[in-house]
Amino acid sequence: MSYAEAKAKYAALGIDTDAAIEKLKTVPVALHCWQGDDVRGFDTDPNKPLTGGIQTTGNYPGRARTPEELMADIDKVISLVPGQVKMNLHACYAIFDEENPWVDRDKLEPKHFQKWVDFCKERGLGCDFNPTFFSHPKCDPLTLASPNEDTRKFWVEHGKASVRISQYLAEQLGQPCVMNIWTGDGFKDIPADRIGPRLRYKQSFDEILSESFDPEMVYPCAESKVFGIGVESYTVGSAEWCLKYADSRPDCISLMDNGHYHPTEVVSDKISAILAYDKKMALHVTRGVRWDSDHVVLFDDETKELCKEIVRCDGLDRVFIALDYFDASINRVSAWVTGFRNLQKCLLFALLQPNCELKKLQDEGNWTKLMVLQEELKTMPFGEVWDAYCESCGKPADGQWFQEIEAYEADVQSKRG
Ligand code: RNT
Ligand code: ZN
Repeated sequence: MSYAEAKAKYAALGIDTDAAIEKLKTVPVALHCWQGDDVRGFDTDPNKPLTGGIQTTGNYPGRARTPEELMADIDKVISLVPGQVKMNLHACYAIFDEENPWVDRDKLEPKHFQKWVDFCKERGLGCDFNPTFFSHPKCDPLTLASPNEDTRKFWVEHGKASVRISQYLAEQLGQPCVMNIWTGDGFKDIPADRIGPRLRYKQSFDEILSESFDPEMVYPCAESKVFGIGVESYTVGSAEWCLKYADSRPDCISLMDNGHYHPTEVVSDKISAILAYDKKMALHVTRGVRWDSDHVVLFDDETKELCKEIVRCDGLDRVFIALDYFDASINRVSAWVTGFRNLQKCLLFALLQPNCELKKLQDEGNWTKLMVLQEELKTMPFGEVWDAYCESCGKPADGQWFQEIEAYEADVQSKRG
């Protein structure tokens, strides 16, 4: 089937495929720098364990070991994905050199991210930011919730430094910076004091956000979690804590990571609940397999449903979408590309739904026809529209990019020690 034929089939349902393609090109999706090196970063010993209850598994060869290698890998990713990429950095990816030697996380400055700013500017990208509250000797193991005032202060200073860096990124790149606060603070076993850590957490967030920033340009978020590995019994920044915190201030938004809920809960159902109250929200899109395993994002039912909800809630410009997965068991660049392309596919699929018609059927109580139509939509000639989208972005269609990964692996990644 040709694109013209597919377009006509969609048009018969009242869907304009060209308009969907053009719309999708305007939606930024944040590309997480941490897929390239298994969340190690450059500011501490790269062989230290990953802490905070998150884990990467696998030891596929070719991990990026330096800023140059990571940037080269990101360039490869960008060359193979359609759509509007936004960078997403973690503070531990600060770049130190002779001119700007290593400083600890409480002393980070915008200049430690200048090379990233230049990287983004050269490519016309915006950039989101994340303070890094894990994999560091000052995690005791708590950070912002620590009862040790020196520890807590250190991490508050890191948070404030991150606000300043986020403001700089937004100013330099002319796009808002979503600054996400997530910590692994919690306990392996049953605590005796649940409220103490949560009150300290609140105080720490307030202290961090007392740093001045332009709320039109920097969007601080609170990301919740249900549990982590080694942190099974209690999480300080639980779903309720984060929702209430974001609600407590106009300048803080909720971030939902779809790996951070009980296994039968779905974030696709939570988006409309948040947007019934809030103008903005943020997402980390991942794939949890039995736990928050952070597998590569697929073109699967829940990711499609998530994207449909963003579209149906008219949220494409106020639900900030970021990827958050890390697979070290397969080619990391391929993992990056696969997940990014799949998210784009899900967004395009969502933009090709006859949402008004479906809503009307629901409101009329015609659940019979609603089911039939929703099922038939699954076998529409979506692949042709997807190929046309890739082409119109100047990026390879399916079947035309993996050989580039194989060549990159042979020429570049396999030569890394
Ligand atoms: C961990 C959270 C968090 C991290 C990144 C690296 O469970 O999802 O967002 O994955 O900050
Ligand atoms: Zn996350």
